[in-house]
Amino acid sequence: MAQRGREPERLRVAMVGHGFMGAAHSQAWRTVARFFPLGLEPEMSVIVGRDPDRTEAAREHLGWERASTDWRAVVADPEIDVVDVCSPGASHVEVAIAALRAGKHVLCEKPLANSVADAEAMTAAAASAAEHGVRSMVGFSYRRVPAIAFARRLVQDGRIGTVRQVRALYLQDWLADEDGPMTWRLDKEQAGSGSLGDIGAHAIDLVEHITGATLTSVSGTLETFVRERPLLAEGVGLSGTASTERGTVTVDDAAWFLGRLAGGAADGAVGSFEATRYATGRKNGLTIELSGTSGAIRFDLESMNELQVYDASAAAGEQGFTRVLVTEPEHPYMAAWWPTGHLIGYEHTFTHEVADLVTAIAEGTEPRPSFAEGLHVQRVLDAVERSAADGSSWTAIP
Ligand code: SOE
Repeated sequence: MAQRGREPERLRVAMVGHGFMGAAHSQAWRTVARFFPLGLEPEMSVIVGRDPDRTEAAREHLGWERASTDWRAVVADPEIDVVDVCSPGASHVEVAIAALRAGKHVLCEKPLANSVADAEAMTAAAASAAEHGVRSMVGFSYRRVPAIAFARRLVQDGRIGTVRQVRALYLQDWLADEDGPMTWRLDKEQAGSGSLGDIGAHAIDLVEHITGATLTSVSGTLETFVRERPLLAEGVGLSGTASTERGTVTVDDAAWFLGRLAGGAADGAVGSFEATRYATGRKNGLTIELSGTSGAIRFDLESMNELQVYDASAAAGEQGFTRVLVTEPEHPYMAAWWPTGHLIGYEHTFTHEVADLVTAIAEGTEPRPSFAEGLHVQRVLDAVERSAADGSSWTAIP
């Protein structure tokens, strides 16, 4: 638990959006200062949404001080220090840039934007704001899974040698029911892309983060299996009432691509990536396997407190993947939580994310992933889309 001495200065947070991600971020803001020693004390000042009744209900439920339907007024409010953007992708560019220009630190959900052009504008705004000490960060929360942070440490320390092959799968099945309703996530205007950007972006970011390598070219295929789905009579998301009208799905249901990597611990490696919402029986299965010249690691989000580690230098008769339970105080983030062997879960990744952001703000350092890193992921997504449109030719990432 955080050691508490003199009362730290307040850091007043405004959060835009109150869906699934808004709830996850609220939980993080609520708990972070109770477990992590921070130089600043976050305050859950304002929650922002479009509908006044729903926003007020979210305020009460999630524990924010006040509710607003006017994001422009909130980001201009001198009482606000941080803007946390949890709304659908289409809104990221306008809200984040306005907030940065108003001198607010920004945490923006992934993927950074719906297009490369928007991500470039956001990255330029973040760079200008950084000159005045304003911090910005993209919400690739899985970087903060302790087993992932530990995997990065092992790989960067050369423990598995040079990575030759990467296998990254992000498998969900919430579209496997072909009568499941439309949501904003299936609308290109709002979400930018489908499985590719929503969950494939995590796989891209994690592979690059763990290995320190960069994807330089990709060859991909996208598929939309079901092109029309029932509209919800009211509301968005999966909780409204179904209507008989149908809406058009304008994003990919599933994405596959091969990628070439350069630099870091995976120089010259080739990776295969798959992101789908049609993997029947897979609820939130993110697996990453790295095969190196002297070992291998395997991570599975459905067993997120574990890392499988293979040491090829072990005696022939003793070789095999070792299951490391990543709950020791020596492991990243774990000293803040429970005694050895007591597990943590999905929500903790968001707590770690805001802990790292608040620490960077307090210490005047640049938090990561930066908007520039978010822009790079956006360029990979765009290259996969262009490659798929061209019939899977290899496409360079600018
Ligand atoms: C979508 O299904 C989703 O909620 C992503 O948007 C999140 O980033 C991921 O954590 C879980 O899946």
